[in-house]
Amino acid sequence: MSNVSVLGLGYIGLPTAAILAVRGHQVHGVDVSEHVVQTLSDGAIHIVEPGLDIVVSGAIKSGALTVSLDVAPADVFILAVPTPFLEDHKPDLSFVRSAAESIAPHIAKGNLVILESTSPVGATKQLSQWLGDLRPDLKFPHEFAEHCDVNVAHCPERVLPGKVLEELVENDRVVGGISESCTQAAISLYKTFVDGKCLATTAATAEMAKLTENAFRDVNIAFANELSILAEEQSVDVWELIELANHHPRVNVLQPGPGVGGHCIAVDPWFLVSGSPENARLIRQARHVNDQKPDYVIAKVEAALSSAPRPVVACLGLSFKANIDDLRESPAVDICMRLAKLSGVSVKAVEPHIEQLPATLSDHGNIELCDVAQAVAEADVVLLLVDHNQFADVPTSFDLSAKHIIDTRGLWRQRR
Ligand code: SAJ
Repeated sequence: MSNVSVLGLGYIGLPTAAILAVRGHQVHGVDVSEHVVQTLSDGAIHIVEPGLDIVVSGAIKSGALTVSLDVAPADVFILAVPTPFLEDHKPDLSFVRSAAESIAPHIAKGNLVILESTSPVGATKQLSQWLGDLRPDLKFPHEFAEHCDVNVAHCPERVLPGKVLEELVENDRVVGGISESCTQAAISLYKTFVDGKCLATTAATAEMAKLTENAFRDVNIAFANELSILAEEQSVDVWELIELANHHPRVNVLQPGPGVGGHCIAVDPWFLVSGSPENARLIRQARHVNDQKPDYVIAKVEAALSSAPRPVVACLGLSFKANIDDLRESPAVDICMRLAKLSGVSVKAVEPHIEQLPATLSDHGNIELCDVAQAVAEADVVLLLVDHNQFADVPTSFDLSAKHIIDTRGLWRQRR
């Protein structure tokens, strides 16, 4: 068992730190946010993820997990920091760079550095180069391969928000070192808490494997989103259509929705596109199809709006998918914001997983966060954006007969 330092205590870093602590490692978690560090020190958590609060509070109480704003020496450093994209869709590695700068003074011979953040091809080698520049007294694998002092590897996270604790342990992991010994060192660590297989490869292949998984899903969701528009033009119920098509043994169409959100599927395909702008044609087009789905939803709402001087739209759900609190890149947030800009429209937003609106929405005076009963009662148009469990019974619990209903997720299909 090792001393492990996890940098970035977000949706991936925090559960990873907690599981490592439960499996017997001494873990130190580091985050740049005082709020995050304070919340965790108090034994609470700052995100919604089923079961995570219990695991984290247990690990903090037992002392197996400590948290602070400062990096300390460790045997293993795991970087789980954000890798967003810039305005031009090129990857932004500035958080990885900052994490490298913060660990560099504490790195010692024999250490292992793992990049878990989803990264463009070449990022792990770049990390090794940055560390090498910052610590010329140590040998890093991009230059010294098997003769390095510090192992550097990529092991992309692959867990599904909402099922993180389960998938962290059960999923297979792709582990790619800058050298073979780096790969093996990283695999030794993952084997202490992963029940799935640890699959050895190179750093570049591991980077590209993660991007491939998310781009595959994005392309397939784009297919479903495009299909939903074609089906509606033919007055065909797209959910019935997909259900029937999926009876074919080799067909598995995904589900349409109001667009694709989250920090992964709506972002990662761009890392492939920016690596080869001329050749990544289908992957780029899928991104555009999914990004344009909110336009279609807004046009449907506009068509449904009554001639009342101040029509009200109830937007049910703000998170990027069901039963989580994560609003990042959420098409629902985008749609609410754009509806609020329509002349005379007021928006009643319902999101059971948050207590206050994010600034992007609260800045609009005509968006109010309220409960489902109030939103539905006041609405002319009821727009379902997220299929949270809490919304399943809305058609049976409330009188929607005088409302215009737009269900972007097919949640209420059976009840109509
Ligand atoms: N969505 C649809 N239709 C579907 C499935 C999803 O519209 O049939 C939408 C969701 O509503 C959401 C978005 O796509 O807005 C993404 O949701 P998701 O559940 O497909 O994926 P994420 O972003 O929560 O997690 C993905 C996962 N990747 C794959 O399934 C290939 C997860 O395993 C990764 O670890 C995660 O990205 C990540 O961190 O990269």
